[in-house]
Amino acid sequence: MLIIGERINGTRKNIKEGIESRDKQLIKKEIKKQIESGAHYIDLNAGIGKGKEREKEDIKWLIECLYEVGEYPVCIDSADPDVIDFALSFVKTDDKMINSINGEKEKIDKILPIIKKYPESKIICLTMDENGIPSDSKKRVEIAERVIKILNEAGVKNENIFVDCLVEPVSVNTQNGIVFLQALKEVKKFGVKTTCGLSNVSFGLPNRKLINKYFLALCIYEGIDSAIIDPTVSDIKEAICIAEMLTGKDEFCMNYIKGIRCNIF
Ligand code: THG
Repeated sequence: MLIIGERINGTRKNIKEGIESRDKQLIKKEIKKQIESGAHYIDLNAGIGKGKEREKEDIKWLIECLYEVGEYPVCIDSADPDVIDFALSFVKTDDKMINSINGEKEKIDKILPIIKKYPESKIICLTMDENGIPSDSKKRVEIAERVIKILNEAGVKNENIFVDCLVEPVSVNTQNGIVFLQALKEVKKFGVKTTCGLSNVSFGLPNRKLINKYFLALCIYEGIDSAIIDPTVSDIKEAICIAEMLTGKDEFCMNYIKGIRCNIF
């Protein structure tokens, strides 16, 4: 499965400070660590709550930091389509992800012209709309179906659509895990790809890594295609490898055997 490294995010205290003080060494070190840990995409989120113009400047700088490490695929993470549009103009690789679009009409209208400029880019679609995140899986699946249709009509292939059924903390509502998994199962039937922000599930609980690892195994059982995670947590790679093996995605169990032999876990 595709691993999207989550560590460059302005909501994290040290990253926010690194962005504000233009600490290239810190950001580059965080990027390097994630690449070395097997991240296929680096998520860049420059949101530090200081407005659109500041976010544009900051994400441009983050992209500069990334390219000083290497030309790795990037996942542009912003709630603002203008920021996404601006950021994409600095992305050099064909392989890129837009994070994200959702069922809101205004958002769709703004994102569609951007997608047309980069028809081969991957796009993450959140199953929420003007009314927020539906509490039941059925409504999330309906939003996904509607946005997939719009994206298909705009020429986006299913293989480039990554639906995110939105993981919410089980500490807030114990049904949040199962509602996500049910929506994931249904969305897989549309033939698109899927993803999630895994660590939301454990928010507010102790020993979060443990919870994240078991939840990812359940997501893999339902066929999740990618996840936004911290790849530097070694437990998570062990969970991916073993869950993939146990669900028929590791031919001759080679990845597992290699993982054990090479002390990867
Ligand atoms: N779906 C999509 N994109 C997303 C999310 C999602 N992008 C943002 C987020 N959710 C996923 N990324 C992160 C990045 C960092 C952290 C969590 C998710 C993180 N959190 C610590 C915490 O929650 O305790 C912050 C602690 C700190 O300040 O360092 O590190 O769902 N498509």
